[in-house]
Parts: sequence; structure tokens; C-alpha cells
Amino acid sequence: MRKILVTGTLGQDGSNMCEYLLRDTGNKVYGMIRRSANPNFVNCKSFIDNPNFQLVYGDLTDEVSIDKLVKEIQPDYFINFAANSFVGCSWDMPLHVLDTNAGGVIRCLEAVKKYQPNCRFYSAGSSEQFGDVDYSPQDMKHPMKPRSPYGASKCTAHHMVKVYRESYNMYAVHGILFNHEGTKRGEEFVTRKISKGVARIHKSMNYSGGIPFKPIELGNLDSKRDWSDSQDFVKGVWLMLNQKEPKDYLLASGETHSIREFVELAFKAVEMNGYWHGVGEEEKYLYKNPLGREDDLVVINPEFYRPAEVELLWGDPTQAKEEIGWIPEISFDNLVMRMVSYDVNNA
Ligand code: NDP
Ligand code: GDR
Repeated sequence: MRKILVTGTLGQDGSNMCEYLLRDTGNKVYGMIRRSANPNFVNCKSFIDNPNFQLVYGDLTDEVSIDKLVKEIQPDYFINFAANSFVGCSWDMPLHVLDTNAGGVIRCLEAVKKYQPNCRFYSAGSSEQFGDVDYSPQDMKHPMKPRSPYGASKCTAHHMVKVYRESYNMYAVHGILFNHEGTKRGEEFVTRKISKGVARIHKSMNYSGGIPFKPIELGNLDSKRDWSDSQDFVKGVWLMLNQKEPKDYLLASGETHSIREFVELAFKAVEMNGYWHGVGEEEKYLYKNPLGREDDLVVINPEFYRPAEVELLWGDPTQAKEEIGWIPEISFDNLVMRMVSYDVNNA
């Protein structure tokens, strides 16, 4: 039986990866979580009781725990999705972000080197490493120009993976993944914030007698992101781990869309076609409801602006498609529809 250690199990990608791997009954999956007073297992509902799944405790900031897991489990694969993953908070806690996202990867690499050198290791890289981009779409040759402590931490991890791969002949890869979302996405990220907000507003409009509601508060509407579905991406990660030779790849949809477009499409999914009015911090997304009342659906809150913004991300996934046969299935429109309808049905 293949033994696979996955970190970030309660998060979006870790839980999607566990779910994907457990479809193969030849896999024994060890899902690492960190100690928490009140852990939230909502993303793990579908597999928590699977006999081939086992929860294990560990923390990326504690090498003793990582060493112990690798020594005891002797995994064939170690997939590290755990991170302090929210770019927006990374200016407020840069040392913690660097220690978790870069130091944590070094701790994993060291444990693999010491206790299970043939284990295949995945490090979760990010399009945030490209930062203020030189050209579009970005490919693996694009220079690293991070704009946040988070982006810089992922660049450090990237360099360390290469160093360990070349110094110790390890199968270690660092995938550069563009934004990927879905119904397990954390609520502070903009896509889920919008889909949950749309569901809340739709409910007020339709089931509570059209009572007034709070609009969704957003920051920069003009930044553009290359959005895909996390379920497509975990398959790409697994492909990266199962090649003859270790090599870093980039996963993206090959399209880019603004936050503004995401808002429009998300409201359209519940048949609320709004319109933009005003400029700068006064800009709003408005909707004329069936009673003739004009409601604010989205307003700007400058609190959500970042000290430095990555304005445009747009990836070129050609290499991953051609060399490892990665085939994403969920389009941007489909992703938005799925997220909104899930949140509407669970509002
Ligand atoms: P999430 O924030 O949903 O999940 C991250 C998980 O890491 C959480 O479950 C969290 O635990 C865990 N974690 C945080 N710190 C530690 C620690 N010190 N020790 C152990 N576990 C820890 O992120 P995603 O699933 O979206 O992303 C997965 C990875 O991919 C991350 O590394 C992220 O930076 C990277 N990435 C994500 C992209 C995306 O668009 N989703 C794009 C590119 C890269 P807890 O639940 O207890 O908080
Ligand atoms: P990102 O995702 O920073 O790209 O990082 P996020 O959804 O947080 O932001 C995307 C863009 O939306 C703008 N924005 C807002 N963002 C948030 N969170 N909240 C708001 O209210 C808001 N209003 C506008 C942001 O300024 C930004 O331009 C994600 C994470 O998953 C990282 O871990 C991962 O590495 C990258 O994607 C690729």
C-alpha cells in the first residue's frame, strides 16, 4: 500500500487531495493537522471515516513533530499544502509567514532527507511569486518579483526545494499554482467572500420578505486573477509527483478576470443583474429590485486594500498540459456557478 502524508488537511487543497487520493483503495492517507482548541472538520466530511485515512498531529513550525511523522510513517509521498496562505495578512505577521511557509518547507525537506530519502515531496508554490509581472501570460521562465511577505516566503521555499533536489538527489518539486477556488475555499478569500455574500443577499431578497441587507464590502475591484477549481489542481499536483524525473510545473487556467467580473457573474447566477456607479472609493454595484428600490450590493471598504497589490496574474499552463498530460475540466463560469449555487443552497 502507498503511504501518503498530506498537510493542510482541514484547508481547501489538503482536503481535496485527501478525497482524490482515497478514491484509490491502494492509498493509505495520513492527514496532518495542527493542534487547535476547536478544529473545523467541515472540509473533511466525505473521508474522515474512511478506513484508509488517518489523522495525525504536526506543526510546520515544530521540527520535532515533522521529524517524528516522517520517521514513524515512512511515507512514499509527502504533499505539503500547509501554509499561512492569506496574502492580505502577511504584512501584519511577516516573520510568522516566513517561518511557516519557508522554514516549514525546510523542516519537511530535512525530515525527508534524514528518515525517508526516497519519499517524493511536493511544495505548494504560488503565482504570487511573480508579483509585479513583466509579461503575460506568465510561464516558468518568468522572473520572481514578489510583492508581499507571502510571495517572498514562497520564493524562498522554491529556492530551497531546488537546492535540496540538486544537493541530495531528492524527488522534490515546487508547483507554481495560480488561484484556485471552490466550495471548500476559506471565507476571507475574495471569491468565497463574494459567493457567500451573494447567497446571503439572495436569501434576504427572496426568503425574508425583501428586508434590507448589508452590502458586500470589497477592496480593489480592478486586480485580475487566473482562477481555476482546486479539484482540477490536486490532480495536476499528483501528476507532478509521478513523473520519471522531478521538475517544477505551473498550473493555471490560461484566462484572467477582474474581481469586478467575478462580482457580476456571481450575482448573475442568482439572476440579479446589477450595474456599477461612481468612482474610486465611492464606487458601488447597485441593483434595482422588483419593488423599485435601489439596493447597494457591493461597496468599497479601503480596509481591504493591500500595501502593495499584484494587479495582474495570468498563467500559461501549456507545459503542464503537454509534458505531464494535465487536463483541467472546470471553466471559470462553471466555477463561479458552482460556488454560488452551493452557498445559496446552504445559506
Ligand atoms: P488553506 O488556507 O485553505 O489551508 C492551509 C492549511 O494549512 C490550513 O488547514 C491550516 O491549518 C494549515 N496550517 C497553517 N499553518 C500551519 C502550521 N504551522 N502547521 C500545520 N498546518 C498549518 O490554503 P489552500 O488549501 O488554499 O492552499 C494550500 C497551499 O497552496 C498553501 O500552501 C497555499 O499557500 C498554496 N497556494 C494556494 C493557492 C490557492 O489559490 N488556493 C494558489 C497557490 C498556492 P488550520 O486549518 O488549522 O488553520
Ligand atoms: P490572492 O487571493 O491574494 O490572489 O491569494 P485573494 O482572494 O485574497 O485576493 C485576490 C484579489 O482580490 C482583491 N480583493 C480582495 N481580496 C480579499 N481577500 N478580500 C477582499 O475584500 C478583496 N477585495 C478585493 C485582492 O486585493 C487581490 O487582488 C490567493 C491565496 O490562495 C494564496 O495562498 C495563493 O498563493 C494565491 O491566491 C495564488
